[in-house]
Amino acid sequence: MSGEDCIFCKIVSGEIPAEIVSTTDHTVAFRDLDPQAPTHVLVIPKRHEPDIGSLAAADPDATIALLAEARQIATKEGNGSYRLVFNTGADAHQTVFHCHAHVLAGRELGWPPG
Ligand code: DGP
Repeated sequence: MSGEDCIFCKIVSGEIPAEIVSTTDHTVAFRDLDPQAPTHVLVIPKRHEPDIGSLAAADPDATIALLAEARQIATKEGNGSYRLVFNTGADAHQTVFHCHAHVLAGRELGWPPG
């Protein structure tokens, strides 16, 4: 899927509304439509890349910015414990093929994941 058809690119451009938590030079963070924890924020790069591995290969600065912003949000909203999830590939339940980190916090999180 190219940037043109991508729902998260449309959130970056403002074409589709979202509850924005933060924006930086490289990232946008917004609340997940279907929250799985009291804090469930998606942090995405503004640049369209399908997954975290592709982003890391193409743009290390944006990758570091994404991780740093995830930590900022988790620190601000959580109690120090949080989970960062990058579902990667259809079998891992990736449904939107624009790189995104799920920041989950605010409740005890079970392990192993399903
Ligand atoms: P994943 O399964 O890892 O690809 O997660 C995609 C997440 O994106 C899923 O938890 C729901 C969320 N999502 C999908 N479409 C939208 C949208 O239009 N707005 C918001 N805020 N979240 C969305």
